[in-house]
Amino acid sequence: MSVELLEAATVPAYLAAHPGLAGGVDPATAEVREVGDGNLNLVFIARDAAGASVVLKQSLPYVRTDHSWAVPQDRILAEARGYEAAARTSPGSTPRFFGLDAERRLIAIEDLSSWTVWRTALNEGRITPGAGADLGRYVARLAFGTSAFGLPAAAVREAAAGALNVELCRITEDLVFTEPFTDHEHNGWDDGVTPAVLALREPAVLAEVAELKWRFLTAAEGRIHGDLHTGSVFVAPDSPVQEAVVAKAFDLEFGVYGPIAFDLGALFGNVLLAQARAVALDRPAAFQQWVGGLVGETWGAFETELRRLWPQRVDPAFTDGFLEAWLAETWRRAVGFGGVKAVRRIVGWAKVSDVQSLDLPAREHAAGAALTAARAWITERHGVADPAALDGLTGERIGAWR
Ligand code: SR1
Ligand code: MG
Repeated sequence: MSVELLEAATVPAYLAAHPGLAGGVDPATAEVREVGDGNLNLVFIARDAAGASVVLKQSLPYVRTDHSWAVPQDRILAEARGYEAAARTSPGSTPRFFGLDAERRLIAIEDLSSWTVWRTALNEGRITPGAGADLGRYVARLAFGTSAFGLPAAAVREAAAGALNVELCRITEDLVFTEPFTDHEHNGWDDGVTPAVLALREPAVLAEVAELKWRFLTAAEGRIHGDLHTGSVFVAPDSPVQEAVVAKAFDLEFGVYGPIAFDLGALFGNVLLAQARAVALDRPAAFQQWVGGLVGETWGAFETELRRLWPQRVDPAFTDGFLEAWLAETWRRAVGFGGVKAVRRIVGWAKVSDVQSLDLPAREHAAGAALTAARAWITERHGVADPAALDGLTGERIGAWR
């Protein structure tokens, strides 16, 4: 059953009736805009005469562009749990969470509209120093603090059971791991990249994609963001005052207990898209070099933070030797997840502006280069020891696309 949806005109009255969700905004003078541009939600920004503002995000019962595609509104509960977990484990890594209205399927969060969605900044060729490192630390802290590294096993099992997000996971299972690798009506691409798309349907690729899907379905290691692409990240405005945190994750509705490598892979795969765009547009060398280093920056911060937290683990059964093996396996899985995440954004439903906003022939160049590199990430990841090796492989495959 769907719930009553807000409209810009009804938000002030809603805030007046729910002062705990108003984030300090005076409803009497609030002006409201609906700014949702994603696939699944209404997003309102309410700003009062004194300049205080708040974001209300309400789940739609359907996909914004296809009302026949129903999506349960209770995903907002997963998002609320995600914000609570982030606030506990990695304060400052997400917008502040003011609260949940479970009945109306909405949350109230800090307004970061003075920040920029990272995908937009990347598309514009803007360097945002430290963004990858902030996100690597966020993933590490969330992973440690919600898994059996940081919590007793019973608490982990209870949290995992309470974090089921079946329908949103189904979207990921279909749109990320299945549809782009087969014939499906959701798919589409420019003619020139057909060879690269068909190369993704070879048995060696499908076997690796199956292994990655199996991990997504079965590895409930810790709470994950679940959709940590560059469109789910805000970066701080350029300013002389250095922000303590320059990148914050939002849009946590795909949150679930899953493989920790999945969030890293989402970042890696979307960095690959930004890199392919930068190459196709022949962006300045400094930008290309910085984007090319983002996987290493993200992984490096993740690994360093996890090692920093390791002495605080609650169960001594997890030895130092186990940590080394787990990190190595997590790296290889993240590379594989990165490959499938890049592929889905080019071949499948929910394409992204990194590639789509380009005109031909640059669009084919970026798509073909990214797909070729993504295929290598998926099939060759077991032999890719570290970010430097991945960077070499990526450069080689991107350069090979003509
Ligand atoms: C039907 S939802 C499509 C996509 O939008 C979100 O950003 C997720 O990535 C999802 O796969
Ligand atoms: Mg989203």
